[in-house]
Amino acid sequence: MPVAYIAMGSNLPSWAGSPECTLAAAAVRLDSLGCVICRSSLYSTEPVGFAAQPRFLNAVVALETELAPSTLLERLLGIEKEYGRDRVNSIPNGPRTLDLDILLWGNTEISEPGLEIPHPRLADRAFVLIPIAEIAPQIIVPGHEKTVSQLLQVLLTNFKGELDAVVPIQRDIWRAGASGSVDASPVSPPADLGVKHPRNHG
Ligand code: PH2
Ligand code: MG
Ligand code: MG
Repeated sequence: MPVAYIAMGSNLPSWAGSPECTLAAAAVRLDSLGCVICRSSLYSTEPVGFAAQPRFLNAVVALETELAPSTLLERLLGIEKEYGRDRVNSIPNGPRTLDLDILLWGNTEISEPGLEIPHPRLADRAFVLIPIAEIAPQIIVPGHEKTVSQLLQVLLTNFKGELDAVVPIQRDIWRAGASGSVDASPVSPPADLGVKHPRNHG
């Protein structure tokens, strides 16, 4: 079955709680699109592209899926919306409750309006390359003809970032889902998205 690599990001709370609660819940939700076979650590990252916003939490998951890339994209946009993503009143590169980007879909290359795979900025973003290199260093990135690990080496050679630009962090709620050792049953959005979810908020 094809494997897609999905970048996850959040720097605003959602009905599921803090960014780490949102990412943990959304990773479980992604299982409904196939099977999440691997997830990176969670990283605290400096905002790129628009500085005046909170730090992001970022991660990458590997999703085994039968969904075609365009269908997968549609479903990811739907999940972003479930977690309160507002694309109408938002600043480009600005704060968001949940961002789900397709980085890779097997070794397929696609360039269509609204859907570019590999992700066009994959090679420039440490907050994406560091987590994907953690789980899939040897994958060849179509179009670049380099492995993820080689792309990361190139980026780090030129990277002028601060030392704390991309920092792995430990969060039980994220690791619990990865090991399956704690109940990670899917969380559903409350009917009223304006109400904070009592069980998960905080
Ligand atoms: N996403 C962006 C813009 N800037 N910066 C960080 N650190 N993490 C992100 O996920 C991110 C960003 C647009 O998608
Ligand atoms: Mg996106
Ligand atoms: Mg993005």
